[in-house]
Amino acid sequence: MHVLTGEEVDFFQEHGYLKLRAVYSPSEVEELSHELERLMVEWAEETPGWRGPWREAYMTADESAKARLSAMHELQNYSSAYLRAVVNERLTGAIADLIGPNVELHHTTLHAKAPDMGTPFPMHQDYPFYEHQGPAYVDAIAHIDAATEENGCLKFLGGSHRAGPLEHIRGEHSSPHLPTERYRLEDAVSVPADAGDVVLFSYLTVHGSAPNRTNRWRRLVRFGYRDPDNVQTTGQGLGRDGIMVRGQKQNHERVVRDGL
Ligand SMILES: O=C(O)CCC(=O)C(=O)O
Repeated sequence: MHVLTGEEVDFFQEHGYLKLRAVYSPSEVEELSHELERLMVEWAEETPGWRGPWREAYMTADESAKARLSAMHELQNYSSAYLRAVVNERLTGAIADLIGPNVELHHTTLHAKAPDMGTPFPMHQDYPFYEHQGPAYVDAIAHIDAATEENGCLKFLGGSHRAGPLEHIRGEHSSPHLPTERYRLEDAVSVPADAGDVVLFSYLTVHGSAPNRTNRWRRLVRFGYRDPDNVQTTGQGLGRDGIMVRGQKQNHERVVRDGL
């Protein structure tokens, strides 16, 4: 049973991203939103956001000094509403249509851009943050608030995933990002979304987002899903088992050794 149409799968394969509308009902969004208010007070960290010279290309010095991001990981460990969100049948079915029948949750991460200057994100792939051996990795961004041009919606360079992993600027004082003059936010396709929508993208698709210049929070939660046979080599969550949200994770070594 497929969740995505053939056209949706083709769109994802060509462009590297896909929006799923109304994955969560209004009452589910209300619960997720309410829970997030609690998680942000009790568990999240407020920081200036990602570091690096790219900030000068995206913000004035005053804006950069003011910009704030509230973030935390593994929300499903702190709230059963988020545990239910990551196992949502339509969402995990869509992921299975893109990477195969076996789907493992790798991580979840909150990005809440603060009102009156919420930190932007430079153009980047998610790959350098959690490198794996193959392409079978999809990030799903659950929109807890509507995301617009004004509050910093996601923006993608369509088709960029097909180039494979790219060399990122990294350093002690710099989060991995792509050169700002070559990878421009202005050249990317905006994908505004309503609360309850989920935007899927390959961890190889180049993306970023502008500052939140409104007077309200812009809250998104990223769920990272992989084929359990896609072995991680470095980065966030390395060596940690995730819950299987579809299908099975096999112990190939033992299957071969014991002829199972
Ligand atoms: O929250 C955003 O605006 C950007 C999100 C992003 O770049 C990511 O999740 O990799």
